[in-house]
Amino acid sequence: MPPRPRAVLVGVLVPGRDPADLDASLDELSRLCDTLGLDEAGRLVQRRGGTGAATLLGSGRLRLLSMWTGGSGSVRRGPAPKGGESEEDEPEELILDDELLAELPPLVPSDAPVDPEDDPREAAARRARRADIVVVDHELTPSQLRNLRSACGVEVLDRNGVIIEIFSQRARSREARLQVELARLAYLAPRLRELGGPSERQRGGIGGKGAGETGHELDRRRVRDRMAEARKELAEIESSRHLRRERRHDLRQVALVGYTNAGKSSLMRALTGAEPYVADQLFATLDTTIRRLSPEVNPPVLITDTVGFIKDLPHSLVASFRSTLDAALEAGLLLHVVDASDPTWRAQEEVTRAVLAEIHAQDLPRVLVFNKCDRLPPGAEDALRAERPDAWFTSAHDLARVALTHDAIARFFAEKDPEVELFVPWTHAAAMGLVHAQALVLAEAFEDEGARYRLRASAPVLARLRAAVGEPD
Ligand SMILES: Nc1nc2c(ncn2[C@@H]2O[C@H](COP(=O)(O)OP(=O)(O)OP(=O)(O)O)[C@@H](O)[C@H]2O)c(=O)[nH]1
Ligand SMILES: [Mg+2]
Repeated sequence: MPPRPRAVLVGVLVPGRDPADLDASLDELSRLCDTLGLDEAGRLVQRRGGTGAATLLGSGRLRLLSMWTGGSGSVRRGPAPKGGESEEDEPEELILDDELLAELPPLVPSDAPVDPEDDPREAAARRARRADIVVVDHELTPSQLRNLRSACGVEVLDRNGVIIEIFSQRARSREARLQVELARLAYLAPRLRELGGPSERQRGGIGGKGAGETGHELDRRRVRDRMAEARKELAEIESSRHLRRERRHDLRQVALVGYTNAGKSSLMRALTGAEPYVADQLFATLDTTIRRLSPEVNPPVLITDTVGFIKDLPHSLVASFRSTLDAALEAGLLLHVVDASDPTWRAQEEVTRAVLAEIHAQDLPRVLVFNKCDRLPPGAEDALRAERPDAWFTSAHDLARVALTHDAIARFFAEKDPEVELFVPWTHAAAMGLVHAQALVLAEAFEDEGARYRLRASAPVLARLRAAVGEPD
């Protein structure tokens, strides 16, 4: 296997932001890079007044960055940029990366490159450290993107770009691919002009598996046309899906939603016996799968696995994934899965909540499900239970807990059924098994002639039970 490209991660600490928060964000970006097939070469963090400067970073930091990538360190001036941004308007201060500084070659002016022959060992070390790509943990404007590329001499991706690349590499179904293509075109359209020039390696995406043509060969009109075409195709797929759904109308549906890597697919597998793709990777799942809850209950309950959410999910992706998430909108119950063992679960819960609001799913019945409880240190689960008394606690890796979750789901739907009384004569004792298997038994009393039940059951189940005890409908 060829070595994986190496990425240097760049973050800016703006006033009021907690350094630990930026750190966590860069950790997540590093995992996103890993999903995309990039290794982290190092991080560069700078404290700045904002993220609006023409090159994002100050000139000194930019030169430092370009040493990692072999670029010139300065922006090649093309046509004068509009808006007259100044690169030097922020005092700069380097933080958090002392280690990086210690590792880097001495800072030299970009017009006086270090002669690698000076010290072969250092030159070799420097080559080993070189980064092939710059990944920025912020949304870059098209001109910032161009300026950074010009200074670094390598491809530059921002957070949204990384996420969209992952989606376009991994989406499998026709529908998901179309949705990703739409998001990708929406992302690229304003950047087409800026992406021209010598550094054309991004075309087709890293690994060359992009979901569509990109780059300067596509003019705006063709992009627009292609987007219209993709939207039309999607609308067709959606309408055929609606037809299929009509038939499913009376089925009970549960959607597993939540932050990426929370364990949704693992729970899906445990609850249904299906084999969805599970991986310790961000965005392992990009397509929706639907399976029956197993062991089966009556009427059957369907479980839907969905794409995970992430903070700062690009807007175009939220929009284009709305139809994938439609499944969630139709569910009678949303199980909001969080990774109980992740210290940042509260922030992740909030992100999921916000995305659900954005797709207008905030009013659906929802239960918070703490997954991965097997990984909690002693006492932590009790603390969580005290904090969130309404939540469910489970572990996809623990059969007994999965069984409890299965029963809780069945009970959730059964509790919506009407409460009725049913008398089962001893002459029809076989129906008792059916009662317990298919209805929610609230009370059971044995009398001389038979057993009297108070139970909840859906209309079709009740009809079957009445037939089994010889009652007329
Ligand atoms: N210890 C433990 N690990 C779990 C549990 N559930 C899931 N995992 C692991 O967590 C990782 C992510 O699991 P997935 O089921 O792929 O997570 P997901 O929510 O579907 O993730 P995306 O598809 O990326 O949104 C995998 O390595 C799982 O093996 C659990 O209950 N306990
Ligand atoms: Mg998944």
